Amino acid sequence: MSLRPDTKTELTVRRSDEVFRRPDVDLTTKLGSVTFPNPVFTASGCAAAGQELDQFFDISELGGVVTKSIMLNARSGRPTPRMAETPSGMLNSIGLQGPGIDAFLEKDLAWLAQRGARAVVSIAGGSVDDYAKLATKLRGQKGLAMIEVNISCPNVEDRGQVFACDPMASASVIQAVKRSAPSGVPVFAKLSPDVTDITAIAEACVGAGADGLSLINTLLGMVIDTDTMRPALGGVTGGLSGPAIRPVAVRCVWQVRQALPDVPILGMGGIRTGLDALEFILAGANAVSVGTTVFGDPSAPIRVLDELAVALAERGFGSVAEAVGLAHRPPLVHVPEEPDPVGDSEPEPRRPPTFEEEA
Ligand code: RRO
Repeated sequence: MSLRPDTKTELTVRRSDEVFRRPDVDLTTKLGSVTFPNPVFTASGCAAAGQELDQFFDISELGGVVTKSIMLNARSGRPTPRMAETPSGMLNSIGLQGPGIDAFLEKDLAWLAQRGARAVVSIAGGSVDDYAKLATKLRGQKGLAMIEVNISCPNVEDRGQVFACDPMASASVIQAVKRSAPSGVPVFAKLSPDVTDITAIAEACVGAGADGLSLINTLLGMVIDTDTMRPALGGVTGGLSGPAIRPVAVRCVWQVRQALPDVPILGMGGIRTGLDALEFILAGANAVSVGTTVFGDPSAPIRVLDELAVALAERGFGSVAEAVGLAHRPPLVHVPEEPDPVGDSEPEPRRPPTFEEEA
């Protein structure tokens, strides 16, 4: 089987007739009070509640399945078209389409529990009270491993509803969810990159009781169709995802890890390979979500997990935990070399130090 962690562009397919043995690396990761078996999750909105992906691989093998954000009531979403391709990414304007929390619990969460998957339920509301009611509904639910509080959906009627653009509004939602949520279930706040200072929002959420942070939601974008000469999306604007946003997401993870070194982070934004996942982990993510790439490669999450394990082993890591935030270590001090007085010795080949040499 070809697992090519050194090739960023090549996609590999996990064939069912091949047995891939992951290297012996401890992949467990802790998000708040819960230890997950590995750090690769689906991303909210890209895999519904996991049923479709389960045709391609066993979704209970993932660290967790993050479900499409659910609201109190059924919702049909924004007008079509709801998707537009862009170079290196896509725009969506779904608008929180979904069956409502009761149908979700009965059908989707029950299926995930029966399948043995660890469900991370994403909740979204139009008011603080909606979020509190959603959190209350999650009490006593089997299969629930974590709650992701989506306060950053870009496809809402007005920006005032994007709670994650304002520290006080973010804190009010998180405080209400924490009061109502089942105890022992970590509550993560999902933040928007479309703010001046994401660390201020992160700090407000953590101050209000968030057990961790999901970074990042899509960026607000727009495409104009040059044939119709109108916006390509029915909803006019949409959320940009895919590889185009990866550097923005890595920057957000880095900044938040720097400001809040002890707060767990679930990182996402354009991850397609194990090396992409490793980049997030080195920036400070304790786990990652794989999203947009599943539309073209439905087995991507499990492939990313395999590739990540190989990438960690190749770099000498015994566990994921050792790699979390490692890119924050101080830069090496450059010691200028003494000039060779005789001038006849072979110059030493220059290469960056390995992880073991630095340790
Ligand atoms: O449903 C959506 O349109 C949507 C959501 Br809830 C979200 O959080 N992010 C996004 O890009 N789209």
